[in-house]
Amino acid sequence: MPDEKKKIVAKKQVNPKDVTICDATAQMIAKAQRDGVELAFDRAISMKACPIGADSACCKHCTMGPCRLNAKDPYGKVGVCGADIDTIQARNFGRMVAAGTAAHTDHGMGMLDLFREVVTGHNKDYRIKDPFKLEAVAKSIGIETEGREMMDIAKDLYEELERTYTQVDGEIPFAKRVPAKTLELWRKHNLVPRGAMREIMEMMHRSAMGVDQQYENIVQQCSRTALADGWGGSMVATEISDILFGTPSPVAIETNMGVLKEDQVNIIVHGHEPNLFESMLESVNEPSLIQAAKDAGAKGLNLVGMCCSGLEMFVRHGVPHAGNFMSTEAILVTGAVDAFAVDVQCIKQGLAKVADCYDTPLITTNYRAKIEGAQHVQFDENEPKACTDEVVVKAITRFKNRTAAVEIPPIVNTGVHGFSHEYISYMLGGTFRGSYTPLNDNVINGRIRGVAGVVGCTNPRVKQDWVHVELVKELIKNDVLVLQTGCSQIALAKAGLTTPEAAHLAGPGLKEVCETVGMPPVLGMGACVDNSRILIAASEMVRTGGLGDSIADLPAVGCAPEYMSEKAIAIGQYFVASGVYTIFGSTYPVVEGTKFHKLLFEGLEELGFGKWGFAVDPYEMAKMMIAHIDKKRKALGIDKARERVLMDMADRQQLSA
Ligand code: NFS
Ligand code: SF4
Repeated sequence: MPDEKKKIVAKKQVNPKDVTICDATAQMIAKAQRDGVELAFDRAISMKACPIGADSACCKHCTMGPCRLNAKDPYGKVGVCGADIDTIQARNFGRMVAAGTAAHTDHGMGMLDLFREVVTGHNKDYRIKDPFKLEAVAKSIGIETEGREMMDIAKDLYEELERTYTQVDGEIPFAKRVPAKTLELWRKHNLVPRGAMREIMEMMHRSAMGVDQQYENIVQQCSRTALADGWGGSMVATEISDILFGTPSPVAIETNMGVLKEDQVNIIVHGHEPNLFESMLESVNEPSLIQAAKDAGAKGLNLVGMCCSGLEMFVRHGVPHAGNFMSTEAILVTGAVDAFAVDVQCIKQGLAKVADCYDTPLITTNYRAKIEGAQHVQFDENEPKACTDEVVVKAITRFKNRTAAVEIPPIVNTGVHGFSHEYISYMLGGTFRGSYTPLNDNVINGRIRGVAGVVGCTNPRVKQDWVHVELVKELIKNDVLVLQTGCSQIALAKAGLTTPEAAHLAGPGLKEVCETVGMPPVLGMGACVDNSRILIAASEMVRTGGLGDSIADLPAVGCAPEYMSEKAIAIGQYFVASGVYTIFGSTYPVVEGTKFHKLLFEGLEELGFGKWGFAVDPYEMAKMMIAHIDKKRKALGIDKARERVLMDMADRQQLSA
């Protein structure tokens, strides 16, 4: 029970079962209420969302305002400068895209900085773990690899990829991976990113007071900026992390709060950059530190992940994962967390107060992201263990002096995760002829109706995990293969859908494919930056043939049903610009009936791109996604094949009955 002085009792308290379907999180919300500790769930009900802001109908880009327009009569008013609703919404949207893109590209740049240090020999703590991936990535952007030393290829790759950020003119390197027809469309609309820094800068400039005031033109830069994320910063983050830390392949892994151990020193790492976590893994395996933990009376050191860096370790090394974004405060309520180390992104400031209530050291490790009330131990890649060893020592000290009563929800789920796009090709095509042909064949013959990426955050404005889980169940039931990243993947892992046995929840076609290959109907691919893996998988499907000439032709859809972050908006926009119909849930920052809304939700598709969609209800989302998949199947002329295959299957079932 926390110290009286530390408590921050919520004004209004939620009913745990109303706000989450995660039983462990619900149990901890109830405990927090007994302990007198407020969580984001409670704050979300007393802090109502501002309705004008939710519609993105306000502007504070200069001090003649802030100006508020009326969403009920969107064209009835303009701002002091004369900006109309379309300009205001498009500018706000553009700045969300810029912020999201900046987050992913800064993360990717961090990985590239480390890669440079390793390649130049300045850093000996990390090394190239996957030389095959290095070669494949180098080849994919035209770097000569035949008969060359690995380090020479790596140097060239570094130099090429640096252009993703710093180039002022031309096309970013990974544009070479985009299917020809998609790239042609981008070129026609002047959307191929030059360099991420330039695009983000231009987006910020154009959305400032008195600059770009034509919503279509603003959306053009939104797309170009977002593409610098998906095919730029995020893709660099994924590829370099694979090269340095290993490319994921499927492992059976444990998730949920039950991965904490009462008799061990529990250390959680939460954030986004895998370098901290990789070093933490070394620290917890250090014999002297293990001994110190034992001397303190613990059975050992227990390292656990949360959110996206947790997912990177989950899919690369099988490190257990304790939960997604809306469980980060709740897990501290267990009293069992001996250190909570964070780096960047999605780290609620509210963690500081909750950690303080349970005497858990909250440790920030990245100079970019300090938190008032937290301890800071700077992480330096050139001396990584200095920081991570210190975190372990702090955790051991806290374990020794544990005063908080420990209550760990006894729930552990096991799923199979780590489906990189390379592995999908290998899994379906076999070791010697790894290819996407079997996937395409199964889509063409209709066993797999289409592919859906279900990704993104959890958000206290909707019941945690519920929309993710219901939506995915609906999709697989209808033979849609689901690819997952980010917090969404943890929602499904907790619901038990990432196991091969979950195939029995799939429709007959998908079930047959899953059972033949031994794969789950829901494939966890990694963190949010790993949405780039979905882009590459989509490009491979186009290249393999039989499903059209561009990403927009594929029977594929995307969805972030419980999103909250600006990063999600950037991801949504790069999927749309790449040709994918992308549906968001919870809320969408636009006034319906405006020209800006019409452009995002209809106009972009007419130009040959994907388009945005919005729904709150998971069944409605599934319906929209399946209808789109069927529309694409029809356009490809493969709608009949599916009818045949299902009829065959029904016949076969009848025969065996
Ligand atoms: Ni993605 Fe990862 Fe989670 Fe959302 Fe946050 S952790 S980068 S933004 S909340 S999925
Ligand atoms: Fe108001 Fe225009 Fe200034 Fe925005 S830029 S705050 S709409 S005056």
